[in-house]
Amino acid sequence: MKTDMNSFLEELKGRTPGEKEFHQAVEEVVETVWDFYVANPRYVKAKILERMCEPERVVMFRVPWVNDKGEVEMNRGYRVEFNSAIGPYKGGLRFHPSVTLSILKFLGFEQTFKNSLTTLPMGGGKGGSDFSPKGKSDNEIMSFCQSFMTELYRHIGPNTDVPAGDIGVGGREIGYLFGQYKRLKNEFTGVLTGKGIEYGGSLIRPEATGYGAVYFAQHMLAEMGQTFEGKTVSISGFGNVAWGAISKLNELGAKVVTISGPDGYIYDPEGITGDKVEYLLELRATNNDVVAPYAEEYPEATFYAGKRPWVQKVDVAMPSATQNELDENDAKALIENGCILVAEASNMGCTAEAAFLLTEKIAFGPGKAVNAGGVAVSGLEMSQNSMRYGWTREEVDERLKVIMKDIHDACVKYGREGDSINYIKGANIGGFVKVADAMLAQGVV
Ligand code: 2IT
Repeated sequence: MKTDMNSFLEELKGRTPGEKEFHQAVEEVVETVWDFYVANPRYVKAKILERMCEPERVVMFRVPWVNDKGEVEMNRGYRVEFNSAIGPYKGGLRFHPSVTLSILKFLGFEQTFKNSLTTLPMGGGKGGSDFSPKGKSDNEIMSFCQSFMTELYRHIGPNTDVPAGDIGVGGREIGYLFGQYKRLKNEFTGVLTGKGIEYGGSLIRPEATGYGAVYFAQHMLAEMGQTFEGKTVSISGFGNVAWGAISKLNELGAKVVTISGPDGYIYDPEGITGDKVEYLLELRATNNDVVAPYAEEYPEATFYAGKRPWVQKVDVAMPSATQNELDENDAKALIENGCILVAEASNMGCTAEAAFLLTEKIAFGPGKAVNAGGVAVSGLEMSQNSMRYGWTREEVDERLKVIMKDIHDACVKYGREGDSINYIKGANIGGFVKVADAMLAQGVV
């Protein structure tokens, strides 16, 4: 059987040369789902896994725009519409110079499983551009967003494909994208999520990924008879996800001692609390993508240039920046320092080797389960838009808590191995089943 799995993966790699992030994401799923897959011949006969690994559609397009100096600039736009078996394509847009087709295929593939885990009716998709928002003026961001949407609008819609934010795409960008869509279509619909509260956004959406990740980690800790009270936590990144997670961790009595950016990391032994949490939003709003100024603002903190935070001694680590930001050596350092839990708030935050080692030695929660709270509240935003009604903070937060518990239950159901829980396996099989059964029901499409 293992030979079959290897030839499956070899064939896939041959068909998608050079797409290394996509291969990594597929490999992690196939390796944990394979035994379950072959034990259900109806899936194999219908080539469900082969079909799941091929996006239903990929759109790539030119995005020309004019900068503040009057020069013409050119970027590439993408939308990977991966799987619509259980609902409209749903997933974020990433604006970052590292964006390639491989990155967006890995994210769209993961999104399909993640969205299935949320229990809400959302298919999987992802999009974005190699555009770098760093150092750009507000006017340049708007010009770019308008040009991007001028092509994208014909491929999306509230019942077809509903994008949202990701790295480099926050409330401001969603606003410009929504404005251009509305103008082109002459329609006010819930075509994007992460919208401002004044024009159809949901309360808690900005906090949702971070809050959800902490709720999920709370369930993981509870399995070990532990809570966040008194725990020390290291976090990477300093964007929306890190901000949401830090706010919730402070509420639960944990102490967050690190954040990071492309320039290095901050260690704050006194904890990132009070106005320091809101300072993260100010740092982000400068559009410079650096964390070093934190140590000037708060002298008790130290800035380590060009380094990652995983060398610091903590009880829990939550990567919250980008893919492959925690490798095998980082994992070893965390384990040696007594860390008991790593929960990925970023997508594929750990390398395959790190994820494997952490699962074996301590508790490891993969991104597609841990960070699903963001897209879950996007799903709740879609529901509210359909009803033309908005829920209170408490109502949304309550639903988010229930969803994160349901995801944890699914991981336990499919991932229990003796005394421990293999959350990678649990999340992958848990996400797979609903999509696979929907695909079977819908025939060869
Ligand atoms: O990775 C993710 O789940 C997101 N960037 C959020 C996607 C969404 O549609 O809210």
